[in-house]
Amino acid sequence: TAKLSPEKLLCQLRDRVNVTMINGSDGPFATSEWQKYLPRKNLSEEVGHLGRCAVVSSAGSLKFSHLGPEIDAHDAVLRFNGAPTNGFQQDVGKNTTVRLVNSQLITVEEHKFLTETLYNTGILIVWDPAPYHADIHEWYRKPDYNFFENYKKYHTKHPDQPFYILNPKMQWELWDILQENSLEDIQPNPPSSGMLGIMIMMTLCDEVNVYEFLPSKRQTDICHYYQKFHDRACTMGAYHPLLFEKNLVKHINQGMDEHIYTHGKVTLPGFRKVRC
Ligand code: NCC
Repeated sequence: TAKLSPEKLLCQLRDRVNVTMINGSDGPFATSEWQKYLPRKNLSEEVGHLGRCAVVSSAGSLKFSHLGPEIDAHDAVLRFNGAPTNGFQQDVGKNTTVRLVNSQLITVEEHKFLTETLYNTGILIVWDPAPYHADIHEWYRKPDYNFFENYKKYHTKHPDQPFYILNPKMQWELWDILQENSLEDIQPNPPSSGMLGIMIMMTLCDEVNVYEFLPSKRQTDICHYYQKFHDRACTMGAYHPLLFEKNLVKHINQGMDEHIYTHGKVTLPGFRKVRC
């Protein structure tokens, strides 16, 4: 369904999607109060030069995959939201370098973001669904979830753990490319954490292996590898334009189709390696 060649699409992603984190000079964050909370180092300085990276979706199809050792053999591993490693190491590995969480997770009490120890490992990045191409002031006044208070509380409890806020403009830069490359109209909601995490790692790493974002032969209606809950929408999408994201990722895959089937694995180049 994609309209551009894989090479051209990679160039569009590299040149039009600005993957940046909020810093202390960004509009409403340029206050002395925010300087106390926002990380001093930018994210790429914090992680250093990364070679091979893994992005681990939370899909139920990771269960019984035995992919843990392969995932842990990467220089860095990105996970999502409340996806655990304890008790699931055989299938998903034990290393967590970056954890990307949505603003709902850190705001809504039942997720226990402030107390669950699972969040205390690795670099945290939070993102919030901003209005379509809203400017940063407009978004700051009206975030989808008002996560700022819990962000500050968490940072106060864990001052040494780097905790970034994803600049919300990138989600719509990415969405525009998804829409341009789809034959149908896609839902006007931001891409999933999965797709955003893939873009973050393509910015930081030379090569990115993504696990069970495109489902393998283990595809299942079980939503997450760590829960018993069944819902096809987890894999196919409802709120997020997940199917369109997956088509795009399939289109730029540089690995073998067979590895999708056996490992749920796609291999993407880091943007540093993309020549346009
Ligand atoms: O489920 P979620 O996503 O945390 O999953 C992380 C990413 O993994 C990919 N995925 C997941 C399950 C599956 N069967 N197939 C997949 O491909 C997706 O790319 C997904 O983004 C989110 O994107 O932030 C999301 O978060 C949850 C929920 O908010 C968090 O888990 C916190 O509890 C959303 N679910 C609900 O709101 C009920 C989900 O829609 C999107």
